[in-house]
Amino acid sequence: MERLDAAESVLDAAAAAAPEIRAGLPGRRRYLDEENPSGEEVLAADVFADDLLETALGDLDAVGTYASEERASAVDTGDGPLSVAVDPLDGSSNLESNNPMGTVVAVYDGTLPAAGRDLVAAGFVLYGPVTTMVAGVGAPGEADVYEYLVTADGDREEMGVIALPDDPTVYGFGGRVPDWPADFAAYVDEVEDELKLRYGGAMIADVSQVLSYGGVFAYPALESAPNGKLRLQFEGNPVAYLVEGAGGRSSDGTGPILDVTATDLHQRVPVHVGNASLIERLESALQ
Ligand code: P6P
Repeated sequence: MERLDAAESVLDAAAAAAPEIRAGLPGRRRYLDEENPSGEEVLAADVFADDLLETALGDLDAVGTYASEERASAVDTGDGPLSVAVDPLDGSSNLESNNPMGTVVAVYDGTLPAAGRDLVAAGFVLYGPVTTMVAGVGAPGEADVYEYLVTADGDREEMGVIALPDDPTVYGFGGRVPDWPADFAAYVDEVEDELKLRYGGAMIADVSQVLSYGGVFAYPALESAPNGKLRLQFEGNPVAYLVEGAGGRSSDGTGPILDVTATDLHQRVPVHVGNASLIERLESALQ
């Protein structure tokens, strides 16, 4: 039980940091002259959020390792048994256009890189019209997923359990259409006749659409990038944990994302999450 209490404290600390991260965004919309380990441009806001979260999470007794999408390697923060993998500002390119973005936190019981089955908690903060957190604590498949209001003081006020609607409504797919493999493009042709397009360039905001309205989000394998764009440790595993906890499914194209073997801290993985029926059709289309 103490592992779960410790995992809960990580989510509390992430929520507590959220108001300061949000308040720090306006003055940090400029790109720095540097790239992150994935070769992406880095915003001043990325570094600001990363530094804040390293302190907030790394100072917890239960946390022994802090890893971030913005850092080449993990940081040893003590003797705690938990490893946290953070995307400090998922979708930070939305800052310039003033669109939603968020903070993703994955809490693993073990060393990194870790498989999704080693998760003991996951959550994301969504900096939307309202600051909210979607989170779950427990082993994958055993954790209910809740939505919380994050108050100005950084407290979490539970707003209820999240359950994926049975009737899907929206879809959102990353990558350029000409870069989609033919089998994925054929799946899109089917889905776009049935659902409404919701794609905003920040994974957690697009996944939030799926959690609210039912449907499917994917950043698939591309002809130019067979493993897609999203990172397993920081993005794929936590959103798979959350969508599955809300009654949906995840897939890397062949099977659950949580079963993907972790070999590198920044390894990429094709991400598809949403209603089980839509994920099953996707896997059939990609066989
Ligand atoms: P694109 C943000 O940079 C991110 O990692 C995810 O949050 C998002 O889903 C994706 O990349 C957006 O990528 O190619 O649409 O800009």
